[in-house]
This record gives sequence, C-alpha cells and structure tokens, in this order.
Amino acid sequence: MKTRHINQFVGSVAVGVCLLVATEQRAQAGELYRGWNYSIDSFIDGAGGSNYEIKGFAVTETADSVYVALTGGTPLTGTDSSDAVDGNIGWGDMFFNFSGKDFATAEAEGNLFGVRFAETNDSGLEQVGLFGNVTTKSVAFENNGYPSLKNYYDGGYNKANTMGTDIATADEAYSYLYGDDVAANPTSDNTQTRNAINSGNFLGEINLLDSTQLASRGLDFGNFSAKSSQTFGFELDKSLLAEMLPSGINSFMAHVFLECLNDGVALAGNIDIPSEQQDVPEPAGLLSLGFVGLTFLKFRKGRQG
Ligand SMILES: [Ca+2]
Ligand SMILES: [Ca+2]
Ligand SMILES: [Ca+2]
Repeated sequence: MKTRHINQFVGSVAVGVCLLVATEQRAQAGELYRGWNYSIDSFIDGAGGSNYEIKGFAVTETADSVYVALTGGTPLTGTDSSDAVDGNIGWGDMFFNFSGKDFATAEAEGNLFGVRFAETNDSGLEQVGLFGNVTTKSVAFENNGYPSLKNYYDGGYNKANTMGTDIATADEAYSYLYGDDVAANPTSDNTQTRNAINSGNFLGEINLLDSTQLASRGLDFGNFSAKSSQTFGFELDKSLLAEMLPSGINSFMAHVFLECLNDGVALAGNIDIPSEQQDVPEPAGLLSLGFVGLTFLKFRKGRQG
C-alpha cells in the first residue's frame, strides 16, 4: 500500500517536474550537482562583513541518513565579539518545516522540527540534536542583532537571493516566515526575529561533520564559487524522522539565520523516508532529489491563490 502511494505521488508530479526543469523556475528551486541539492545565498547580504556572510546551504541523502552542509564566514563556534552578551556571535538554530505551510503557522500548529548544531550558541536548548514540536525565540538582542527582518532589509541588505536560490526575494522571505498577510504589509512589529529554538522535544543526536568529511561525500560549494572559509554540517539519522513523518517523499523548507540576523539562508528539498515494508523501488532516493522545489512551488501557488 505504501509503495503504491509513493508511485501515485511520483506519477502525479511528473508533469510538473518537466515544467520545472524547462522553465526559469529551475534556478529558484535549488541547484542539483553531483547528488547534492544546493541553495546559493547572496554573496553581499551579510551585515557586518565577511565574518557574517553565508554563501550556501546544501542537503543530500542516502537510504539511512540526511546530510546537511553550510558554508560562510562564521565558524561553527561563532565569531568573538564584544558586542554580544556572551562575547560571541554565531549561528542560530536550523528549522525544518514539512507542513507545506508558512513557518509561523507550522510553529503554531506544533509542526516544526529544529536542529541545534552550534553547541556554543544562545539557543534555549541545553544540547545539540534534532528536536520536534519546537517553539522559537529571538536571540538577536543579546547578539547586537536586528530585532526584525524588516530592520535587516531596511539596513540595506535586501539583495537578490536574500535567503538563497529557494527564497530569492524579500517578499518571498516575509511570506514564508510570517505568512501572506504580513508580507502584504511588513513592519518591524510583525516581522520580529525568530532565529533560535525556545523549546522542543528531543528526538535524537546528530553527527557533526567537518569540511573534509563532507567533501568525501561529494559536497562541492566551489562549483558555485560559494566555498567559504567555514564549511561544516551534520548527519541526521532518518529513523529519527520516520517516527514523525509518513514513508515516501516528504517535501520541506529549511532555514537558518545567524544569531544577529546578519544573514540567513533557506533550502527547499525532499527527504525520502523508507517504507517499513522495504519494497520501495531503488530509484526512490534519486527521484526525491529530483523533486526539489515542490514545496516552494506549492508555496508560491498558494500565495497567488
Ligand atoms: Ca549571504
Ligand atoms: Ca552569542
Ligand atoms: Ca542571505
């Protein structure tokens, strides 16, 4: 039954995928290169200079694992700064939204996953790992950051590919993060920073990976001239997600901001959760990588409707 469901899903979207490849949407829906799905961020939207310039976000998967990679000027352990309460400005937490709805709605409905991967950041959590049913908060104030996304854009950082190739404009960023009503009239009050996990249910550990380990798996930000001084990531065991998601192809939007909201990046992709029956066709994993951007397209369609 589960396998049939997957095949029906694959068949139903096949036409859309052809259109996707054939139009300009391709660039907006992520870049596939040697098995990795990339979202390349603006190279000139990091407030505060190269130490706070994110350039890329990438994901790939195997049958058992999801691999996530980031590249930018901010080390995993952050950048020393006397402007921050803790003397350090680093990465916020990463969010995964499989709901097909905007980020704020997903949080309100308890449908948000979060990953704390930066052990020294100001997250509301004590440990690194994958968390479910997360709530969010801002850590911008204690990191000398922007209190709202509108403040960041008003500061002169509204650039093309503002959150990478998958959320390319400020309007799309507002719409995804806060909903269409807010995007129609964004203010400092209704676009407040939400860049860290406040609380969540611990689902399991992640395995942190360095640039060498990621390169051995084929990661190559250099193909997009995006490779930066800091490249790192983590491995996520699919079995942790399998308890929360249906088997088959699950579309998501993921994103992360720095603690100061000086830069952020998002990525639209898919994770193929194996069926317990183990009769999912072999190409399913490859197919799921080919369907990048479905969440994004659905999201855009929803906005126009
Ligand atoms: Ca950037
Ligand atoms: Ca900090
Ligand atoms: Ca950005």
